[in-house]
Amino acid sequence: MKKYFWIGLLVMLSAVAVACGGGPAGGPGAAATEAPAAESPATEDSGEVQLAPELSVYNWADYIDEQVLADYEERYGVRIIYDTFASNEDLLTKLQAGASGYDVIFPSDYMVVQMIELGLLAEIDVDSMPNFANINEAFKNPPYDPGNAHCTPYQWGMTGISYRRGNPAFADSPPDSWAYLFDPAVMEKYTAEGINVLNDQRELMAAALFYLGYSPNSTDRAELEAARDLILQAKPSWKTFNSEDYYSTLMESDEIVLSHAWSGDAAQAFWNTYDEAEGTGNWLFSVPKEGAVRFADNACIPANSKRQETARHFINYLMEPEVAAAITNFTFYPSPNEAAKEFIDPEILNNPGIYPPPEVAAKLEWLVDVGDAIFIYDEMWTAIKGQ
Ligand code: SPD
Repeated sequence: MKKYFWIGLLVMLSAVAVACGGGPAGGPGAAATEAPAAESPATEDSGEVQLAPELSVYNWADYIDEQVLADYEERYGVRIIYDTFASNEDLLTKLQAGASGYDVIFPSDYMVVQMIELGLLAEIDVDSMPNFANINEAFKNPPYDPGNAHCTPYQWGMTGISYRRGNPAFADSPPDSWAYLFDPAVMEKYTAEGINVLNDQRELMAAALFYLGYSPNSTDRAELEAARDLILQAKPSWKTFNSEDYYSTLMESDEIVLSHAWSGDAAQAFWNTYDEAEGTGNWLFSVPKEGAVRFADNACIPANSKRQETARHFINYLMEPEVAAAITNFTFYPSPNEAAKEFIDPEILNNPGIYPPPEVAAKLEWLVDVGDAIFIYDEMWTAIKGQ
């Protein structure tokens, strides 16, 4: 049945293309010295590492197969305490507020830079992580974390627009432009049926900046104010700001008909509404012709983690081929793990809404750290959320 999703997305994407014209050294193989009184004995699989009895993992919502966590717990006798966050900024705020207790976190590319500069991340020593060899070379040594000194790549994806199949407003063509989020004349056809935007300041500002023809990483105050004003004039047409569970609570339940969306979340909504008789799901995904964000989320260890050896051991586990594949087969986000490919559902690997073809990838841009201009972004975001 999945081939129909593939074909649907291929047709849709073709239409878009036409329209577009220092923690301690050591790792999983090293002898650990942390929390000796509370550690479990070393096992064959864990090598010389003595693992802590618990590990606190803080991730994006619906971003791991729970069986992956259960398998780790069973194999190594480590209880995982799992919690989720909604945005990079929420994660940063939590860490800056002095949250202690998290051992593994998953910030995106540009946020890794901010966290390194703030001294919030431990070093991880990928040379001591055997499974780092499974990572595709294209994802190693990224500009946001030279030498992978602090993080390993976890999953990646793109940001676009997800829309309700069958809605008359999208019958003639898929939403192929950010105008579907920002132009009141375009939105009036479906505003009453509900529009959601990601509750994420860099992502929403990037969408507005793309639409205005500016860089999604602009540091120019005038351009950022124009993006803020565009967002403020569109805001009355939006029903919700939600980046945490919009696909399950808003899309799948038909509370809305269009959403600013991350690619894997849209694919989850597609499959969770899949109708065998119709041979399709209710939610499709489009990459706007003006350009869109490409992101990579990363497994990192907070500098104040008290269980850094166990955290490294867990991150190494996440890079096992079968484990990385299980995660992608659950989340529908692409994996940076080359060795995982043979275990990933071929229909996911060949799905252009998940692994973008070159003509779509060419439209994607990374968000980067904007330095002190982040204070202008914060100011714009306060105005956006406050009015
Ligand atoms: N439901 C999981 C969503 C993960 C998305 N991470 C995106 C970060 C983009 N800056």
